[in-house]
Amino acid sequence: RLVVTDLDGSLLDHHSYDFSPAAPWLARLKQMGVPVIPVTSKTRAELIPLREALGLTATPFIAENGAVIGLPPGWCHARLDRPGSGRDGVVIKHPGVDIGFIRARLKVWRERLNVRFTRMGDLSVPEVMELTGLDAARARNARQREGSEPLLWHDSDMALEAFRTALEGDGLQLTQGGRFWHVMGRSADKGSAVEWLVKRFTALRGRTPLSLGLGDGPNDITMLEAVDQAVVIRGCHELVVEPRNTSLYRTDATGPTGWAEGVAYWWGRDDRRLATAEK
Ligand code: 2M8
Ligand code: MG
Ligand code: MG
Repeated sequence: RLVVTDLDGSLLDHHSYDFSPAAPWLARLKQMGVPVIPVTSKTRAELIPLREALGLTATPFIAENGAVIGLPPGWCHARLDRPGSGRDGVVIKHPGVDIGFIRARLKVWRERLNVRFTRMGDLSVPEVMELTGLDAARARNARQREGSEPLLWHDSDMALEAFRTALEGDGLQLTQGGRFWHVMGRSADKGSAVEWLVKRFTALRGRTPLSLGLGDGPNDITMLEAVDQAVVIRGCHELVVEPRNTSLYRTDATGPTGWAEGVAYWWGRDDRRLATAEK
């Protein structure tokens, strides 16, 4: 089995970024040997302290909405991966396109279409703090993008559709998080990154995992459609999801309380059997 999960508004509270209501389930899943994989808009730099705090340093991560995949040593493949260069041995994959290209195209479309938006890169650290509630260090880490650019849209819905079409012509796509729109490569969304990781799991362990996915935003839809069991965490968006499995659970609670509710809905009854099966 494996769990793939959004962070902001799902495992972490939308405002306080607290995860304590989910901590008992995180501990239980770790004990069962079930990997919990963060799948987030956040950057690799933001994930370093967060994975530590969540106790998820041994599991892979998907950052920047699928544009960055990190594989710890236990998930690397002897022939397919070059050994990680960092101290932690994590191998980094970039399935999307480079941030330099994204920023260059945003500049072009801003001028040609005459549309109004603010890139995260245009915001100062205090402005990011003000908008997101992150502290200075975290806000600085949020600005370190490798393969996706968050932006605030100040123009009409019609202009947004023209902008989306223009980006598509560049091989880019637009997706919506809790507060920002995110621009990234067409091949790099949460769902594609999750499918890639499931294949990797299968190649390494010799069996396909049963996957459980949790998310609260439009940028989570592709991920929720890629898993066997899906949980939509109650939040500010009404998500239309058609997961591969026929059943989808919508939580009553928001954020990490909803997260625990969703895991318990799918796996609450059989965790004792599970514990023996995974070991
Ligand atoms: C941005 O991501 C969230 C995800 O839902 C959003 O769009 O609101 C990203 O900039 C991320 O790096 C950052 O940590 C987060 C902070 O709320 O905002
Ligand atoms: Mg979210
Ligand atoms: Mg997110």
